[in-house]
Amino acid sequence: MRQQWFDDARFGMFVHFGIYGVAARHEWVQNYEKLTDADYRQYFDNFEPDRFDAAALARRAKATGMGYVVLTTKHHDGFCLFDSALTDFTSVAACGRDLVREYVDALRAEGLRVGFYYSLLDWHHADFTVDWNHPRRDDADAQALNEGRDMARYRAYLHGQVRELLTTYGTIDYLFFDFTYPEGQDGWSGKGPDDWDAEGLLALCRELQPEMLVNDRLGIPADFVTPEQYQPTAPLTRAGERQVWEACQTMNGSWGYHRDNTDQKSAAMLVEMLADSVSMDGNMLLNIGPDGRGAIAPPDEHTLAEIGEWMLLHSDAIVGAGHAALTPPREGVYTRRGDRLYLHLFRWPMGAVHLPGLAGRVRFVRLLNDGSWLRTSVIDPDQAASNMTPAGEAEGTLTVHLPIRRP
Ligand code: FUL
Repeated sequence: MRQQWFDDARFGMFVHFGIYGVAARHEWVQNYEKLTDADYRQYFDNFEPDRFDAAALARRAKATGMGYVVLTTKHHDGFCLFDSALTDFTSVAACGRDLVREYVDALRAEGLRVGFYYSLLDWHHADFTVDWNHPRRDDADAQALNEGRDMARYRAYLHGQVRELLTTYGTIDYLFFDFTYPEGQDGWSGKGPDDWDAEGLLALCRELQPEMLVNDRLGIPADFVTPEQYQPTAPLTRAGERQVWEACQTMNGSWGYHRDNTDQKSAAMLVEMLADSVSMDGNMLLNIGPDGRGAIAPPDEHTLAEIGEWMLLHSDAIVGAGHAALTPPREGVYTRRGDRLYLHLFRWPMGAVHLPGLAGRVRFVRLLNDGSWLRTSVIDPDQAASNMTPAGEAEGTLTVHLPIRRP
């Protein structure tokens, strides 16, 4: 199976980096604030990512227990982190560095899988038509701006850049296209699969990188779907088959660096989301937005380190694990790897946890963090029939006795 490595890894790092890191107020700043190209250009002219250290980034991902990383090679603003023969709106022109090259080399040195994010939208490109989702949508002459803009030329650029990305950097394991938005608003049309020649683009990916996984945001089905900022509540299926999925999640509500955002998720919350994803047979792609100098922001660094400490002891319940097809107790979720069942408790019950249906099916119960044995008991069926049975302790239930305090 092409996606075996992806199923096994379960946990990856998303990196949103670009000149919007200098603006430091969300990766959509150009759009949200309707900045002109000239206004936005100052972030390009002053892009100095002296602290972008791909090797440190790769080490951090590895130490967090992640198996792959996905970098924005180009976001909606059109700025490219790679050397492109098709534009000079690149990191090479801005600061003399092919950041994608540094990134790919660093990941390989750590044995991590290499993922690219590539935006289908391009607010910088002169042929990308202005629509309701464009920074210039409210310009007085917005509709007129489209005279002379030619999406066929943009399409050629898009295909050309994807070809560059897939032929310059060796084997690429994963590609996240972003995104398709066919619905119009206020009389504007949006952009659909035909605007990208989605079928042709997917065929190009298959030709150049046959093993690479491609996401669904071209607007046509491909290898995996990408729920954004939400957790599916059951394993996903499509046409009766398992649908591979990956939830992408921010650390703090913004993908690109946002200096004044205080909405940081805790490591505990993110670990729960990760366990929850794996329990539903999905992956989690956790984002960081390096700052204007390219450094991992201190709160993100701190959270990653905490998650890494947890993964050091608990990765057996995540990496290579998946859905258990058993009803978990109300305090948490199950994951399963081979004949091992892992119970992730999100609330620590007083004294014991009751596991319906598991009586007689479990050989040994232990805490994963220190390997220590836990005492179990099974309710006597006669007692189960009486009204003395505590709630939840029905026949067939395995009771696991826990230390009073969460270890
Ligand atoms: C969205 C983008 O518009 C966001 O900026 C971010 O890249 C997210 C992962 O996908 O569609």
